[in-house]
This record gives sequence, C-alpha cells and structure tokens, in this order.
Amino acid sequence: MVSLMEKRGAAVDLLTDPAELRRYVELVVETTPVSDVHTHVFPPEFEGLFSHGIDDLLTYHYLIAETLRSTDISHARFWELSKTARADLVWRSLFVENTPLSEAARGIVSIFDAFGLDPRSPDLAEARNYFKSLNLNDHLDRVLEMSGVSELVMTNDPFDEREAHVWGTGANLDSRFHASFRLDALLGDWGETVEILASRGLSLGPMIDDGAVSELRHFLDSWIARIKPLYIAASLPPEFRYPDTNVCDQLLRQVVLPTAREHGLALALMIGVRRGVNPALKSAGDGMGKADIRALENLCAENPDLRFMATFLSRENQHELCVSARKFNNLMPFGCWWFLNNPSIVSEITNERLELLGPSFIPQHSDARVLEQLIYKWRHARVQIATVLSETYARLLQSGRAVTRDEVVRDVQRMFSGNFRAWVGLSPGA
Ligand code: RAT
Ligand code: ZN
Repeated sequence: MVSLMEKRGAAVDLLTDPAELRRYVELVVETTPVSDVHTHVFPPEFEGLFSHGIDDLLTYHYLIAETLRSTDISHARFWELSKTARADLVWRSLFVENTPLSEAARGIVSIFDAFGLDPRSPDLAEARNYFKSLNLNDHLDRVLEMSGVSELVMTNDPFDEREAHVWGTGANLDSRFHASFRLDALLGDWGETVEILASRGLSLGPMIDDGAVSELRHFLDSWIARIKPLYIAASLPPEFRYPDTNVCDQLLRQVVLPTAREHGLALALMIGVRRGVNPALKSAGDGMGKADIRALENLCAENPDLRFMATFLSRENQHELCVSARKFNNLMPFGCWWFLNNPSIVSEITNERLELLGPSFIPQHSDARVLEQLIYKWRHARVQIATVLSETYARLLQSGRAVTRDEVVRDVQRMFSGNFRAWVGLSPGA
C-alpha cells in the first residue's frame, strides 16, 4: 500500500527515504560554496602575511604545542631553530614517531591526501618539492575551489605595520578576500595603542578624554574608508564585562560602538581567550576560560540598532550563546572556534544550535592561517555538519514532515553564506 506521504513525495520531490535523504544532504553540504567569515589567510599581495606551503603548515601554532608534548627539546631551543628545522621536527615527532591522531595533525594528513602526497613519508622532501613547483596564483584558485570557499574574510589589524604598508600601496586586491577591522590592540592594551599611534604621528595621552576620542574616531574612520571592512572585530578575555569601569568599556562606548553605528558595521566578538597562559610557547601559548554571557546580552540589549556576531571558546558558553540568540535577534552566533573546532564538539554545538535556533546561525568559520588549511578545515567541518543536519531532517521526517531537495539547498545556502551576507549587508548570493 502506498502511504499518503509517498504519494505526496512523488508530486513535490519529497525526501522520504532516510538513506536517500542522508546521501542528498551530504551532497549538498559537500558542494555548496561557503563564505568563510573569519580567517587569518591573506592573498599573495600581502607580503609577510601570506602563509602557504608545507613549512608554514607544519609550524602552525596548534602543532607546535603538540610537538612540545612529544619531544624532549626545550621551548627555548625550539624557538632557536629555523622554520625549516622546526617543520622537520614537527613532522618527525607527530607524523613519523607518533600517529597523527589529533585534529590538527589529521588536518595535515587530509591536505597531503588532497594533493596526492604520501602522509607516511619519512621526511618532507617530496612535499617541499611539490609546493615549490606551484604557481602561487593558480594554487590559490585551486585551494579555494578544493575547499568550496567562494569568499573569505581576512583579519586586518590597523595597528600592524605590515598591513599599513600594503594598504598604503593602493594595490587592487583579490575580490574574493574581504577585510575585517580587528581592534584587539585598541581594546586590550591602551598603553601600547598610544605608543603605536605616536609612531604614526598621533599623540594621545594616558587619559581617554574628548580629544583622544575624536583623534581615535578619525583614525578608525580613515582606516574604514581605506580597507572597507565587512565588520569590526575583537577577541576578548573571559573576564570581559559590560558594563564595566575600565578603559575597555570607555573605548567601547565612546569609540567602537559609535564607529560601528556610523558606518553601519556589524561587531564580531570572540570571547574567552586567555592570552599568553604559557609565554614560553609564544604564539602557541594562549589558553581559554569561561566568560560571563551577560556582558554580550547587555551589549545587545543596550544597542538594539547594532548587529553583533559572537563566538566563545568555552563549550558551556556556546550553549548559553544559543539561548542569548533566542532573546536577541541582533545577535548571530558563528563558528566553533579554535579549541572547539574538533569533530566531537562541532557536532555537539551544531546540534544545539539547530535545536535552539533552526537555520538562523553561521555554523562554522575556518580560522585558517595557512592557505591550504582551508582544505582540511572545511572538509572536516562539512562531514560533521552533514551528519548533524541529516539526523535533524530524519527526526523531522519521523515526526511526519519530509523535506524537499529545494528545502535542503535553501537551508544549507542560508547557513553557509546567506545569513552572513545579510548580516554584513552584502547582496544575497553574489
Ligand atoms: O584560532 C587561532 O588560530 C587563534 O590563534 C586565534 O587567531 C584566534 O582565532 C583569533 O582570531 O584570535
Ligand atoms: Zn582567528
């Protein structure tokens, strides 16, 4: 006997067979282009900031921390080594003498696989020759295609001299790369900001008075005009509170929020990082802590005309973020950040977001720093997202409502690019 649902299925292309549903969701998630909303990848024009190839991949800070757990070398000695020697050491300790079980190490294996390189090689000779032989612009196109990334957002720091130099040349930048305006230096260390700005001819005192506010606003306005960012961003420690009585609060209220408002820019907050927990590890030494979600809720409540994007480093905060986003429709949760970007946790967070928010969130950003990381970060994330999403549709089917192929495409497009593009004011699907 043909059920009512099967009859309807034939008419409107309903996915009523669980196995077919799963295959179709996997296909759509695998092939839908993504807007990568937060990366540290730069195009080749950014000299000194464009990272690519095997030595950059292996000296990624995630792998450095892991290597120093599996070798006897002292931290000080490690940092004395050249980049090539560090990469050799990482390869030997994590890929030859040990099995690459961690997520960051498996990522390298996925990249080797994508380029047909041998992940069991005893050394890096083959990989080095391969990456050396590439034409960089063709390689960039290929990596973006292999990752299914149609556009990506860089992290642009107006206080970084190298950036100031590139933007100053007026070079025509690759239109797949968007800018974001990262203000960690300003919000995190006023003393250092004053010094950097002094070297650029701006003299600010230790106090944030009207003069300083207007100088700073002018400085930010001119950078925004130059780099045309899609949003303003900052990473913040677990101790971040709003309201507060400190300099960060003053700068947020008097400089950052008014600037976002005036330029119609969203504000992306990444909360929960404890910088330099182990200074001997340098760039690999940051840790995390649980933050107070009320700071973000207060910001959203006080500024209903501003749009916030937010992610947290603590798993507990990610669940709280879903609840906050239900209360504030000017809040967009994004990504499974840094220490949360592991299959088990991506799956958990994506599930809780779907359960609490439907498709109104941005499931992942890559946070890639080295070009080829885009390949593994997106391949791995897509597997988790496809599984969670197909299980969600399967539950819906069990409850009595099947989805159509068009609905699956619509949902994935919304989560992979539509939500972000709408949030930052880009036209849909361009
Ligand atoms: O994920 C990372 O690679 C971190 O080092 C940070 O860059 C973090 O994502 C950040 O944007 O501060
Ligand atoms: Zn980042």
